[in-house]
Amino acid sequence: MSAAKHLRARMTETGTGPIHIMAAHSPFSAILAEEAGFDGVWASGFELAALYGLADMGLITMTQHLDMLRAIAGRTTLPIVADIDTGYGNAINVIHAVGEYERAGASAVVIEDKTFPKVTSLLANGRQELLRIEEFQGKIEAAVATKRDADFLIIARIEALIAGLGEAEALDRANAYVAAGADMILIHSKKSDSSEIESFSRAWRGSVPLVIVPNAYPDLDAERVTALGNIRMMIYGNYGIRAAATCMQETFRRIIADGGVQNVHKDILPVEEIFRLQRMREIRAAEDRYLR
Ligand code: SPV
Ligand code: MG
Repeated sequence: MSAAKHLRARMTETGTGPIHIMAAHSPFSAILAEEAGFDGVWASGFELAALYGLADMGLITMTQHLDMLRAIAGRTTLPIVADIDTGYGNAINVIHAVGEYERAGASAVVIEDKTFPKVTSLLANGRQELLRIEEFQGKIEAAVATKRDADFLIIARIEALIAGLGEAEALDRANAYVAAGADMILIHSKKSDSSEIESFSRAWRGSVPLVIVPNAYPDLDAERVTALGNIRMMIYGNYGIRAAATCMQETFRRIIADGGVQNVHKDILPVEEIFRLQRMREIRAAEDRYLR
């Protein structure tokens, strides 16, 4: 079964909890996500921007994001959900992007209804401008018409709550995007509790399931999500880069403070573990077999 088929099948399952998608900014983080037991990886715009030391404000190009996604696809069997921000422009840019991301190995794209260049959603008082509903419907219709694999998911991301426009606007947009052919609706919120998301979920009567990114409201766990009933995907949007940064920050500071690596070496993974993740054993076996 292809990764996209598997992902779509999981989306339509009933009676099981949501699927868990971990942010990946590199093939290495995708390998760790797969080993940990996640159902898929999120090719996160925020994480890749942070990896380059940049803000998540449309500064990373499609080529940079695609190159990383291809590298991730080469190192994991998990389905990849691609964060394509606003689709890099208008509906014509979306047509180009969907073709490229499908060829690169993604199983789904998420397109958000903001203007280009977007501003990262969680920023307090960030400039959040939304597209007209009709214009974004055109982008979703273009994406649906472009995809070649029937199982490839087109996920419409609604930023109305992020922009402070309220639930009624978010529901109007969600219905319009489903009418345009979206397979799922990602409803995003930057409120520090999950009240907006739970209220939207209870009000949602549409035919497609919901996706959430519980970055700002971490208390909403899978058990509570399962009870809500219509959220099928949880994306852990910036947890990879934050976890990596936590460890690097602490380790780097200790090395400077200690004047060497004599203490920290015991507290980080031994190089043999990195060898294992690099599949060194298989490479050594190939050496024994083929190098003459
Ligand atoms: C990302 O991970 O790039 C996202 C999620 O889009 S968030 O940063 O919370 O908007
Ligand atoms: Mg993003």
